[in-house]
Amino acid sequence: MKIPIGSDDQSTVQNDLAHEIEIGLLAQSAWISPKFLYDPLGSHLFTAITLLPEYYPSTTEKNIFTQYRDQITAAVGIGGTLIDLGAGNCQKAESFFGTLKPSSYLAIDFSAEYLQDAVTKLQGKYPHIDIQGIGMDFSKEIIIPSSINTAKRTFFYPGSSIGNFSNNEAIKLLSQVKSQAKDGGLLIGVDLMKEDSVLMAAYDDPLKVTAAFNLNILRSINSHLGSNFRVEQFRHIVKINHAENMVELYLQALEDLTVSWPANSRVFKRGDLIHTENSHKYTIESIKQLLKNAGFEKTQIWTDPKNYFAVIYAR
Ligand code: AVJ
Repeated sequence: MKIPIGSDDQSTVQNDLAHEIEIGLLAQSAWISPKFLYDPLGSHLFTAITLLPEYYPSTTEKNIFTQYRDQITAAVGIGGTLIDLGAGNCQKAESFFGTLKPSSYLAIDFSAEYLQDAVTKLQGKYPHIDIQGIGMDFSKEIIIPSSINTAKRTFFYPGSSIGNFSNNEAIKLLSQVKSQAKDGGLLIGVDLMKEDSVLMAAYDDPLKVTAAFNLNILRSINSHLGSNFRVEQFRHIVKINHAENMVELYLQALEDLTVSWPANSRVFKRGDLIHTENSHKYTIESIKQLLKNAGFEKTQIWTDPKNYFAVIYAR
């Protein structure tokens, strides 16, 4: 089974993406959307990040899932459809198949190619669950295929991926989730505020896996846009923005250079930055407020002993 990519035809999707990339590259302060981090190699590099001892979000979230699996299952309830936003290798959702017993599982990811393998393997392992994968940029609009007709829809959004969005964007996205969830709800993982040293180690790890992940966005852009970025001409930069409570990732030009693509070009001076990612950190109060603004009135919350991370079931 080949997984479908969005609802438009492939060339329209590619044109829209190229246009979006150009807007960012031509802006006075250049930026690239973090979704472009997840080309096939980038998705693998992200999986490697989740295995780093310094990258506490993955291990902490996993520990919360393991410790509170029964309570989380009781809150969410059994059966229905599990809808995974940014499913990647689908491992986190799979860890809930045994207890949540979904009748169907819909895996959505920006990277259709990476998702394909995971979904094919999963269907072989769980023949009794109706498993579908779909390549979609859900940051624009969440489109649930009409074949999903269960009233109980549990949206699964782990890993603090919501942190890539500004609060306004996050409210827009989560409002869509709220209206699409019907009788179900949202199981979300969010990263909490903590000391700088822990954040710096997690986003600038000594093995330089995060640096490789960030730099690889330039190759991903080259393949989408036909541009000629050279990875060697940039370095990985991490900043902590205390006013906005977020970690910011940038690529900094190591020399004066010009990047060209069929429609245009952009000059970068040595030291110039390209903004590639924001990773918002929350407090229990700020995430509750954000969820409330998106229409989620009720929350049940599980955290770890250090309060590094929170798992929330919202309805
Ligand atoms: C997948 C967006 C949650 O912000 O921690 C990891 C991505 N970037 N290391 C995060 C990421 C650098 C990650 N999210």
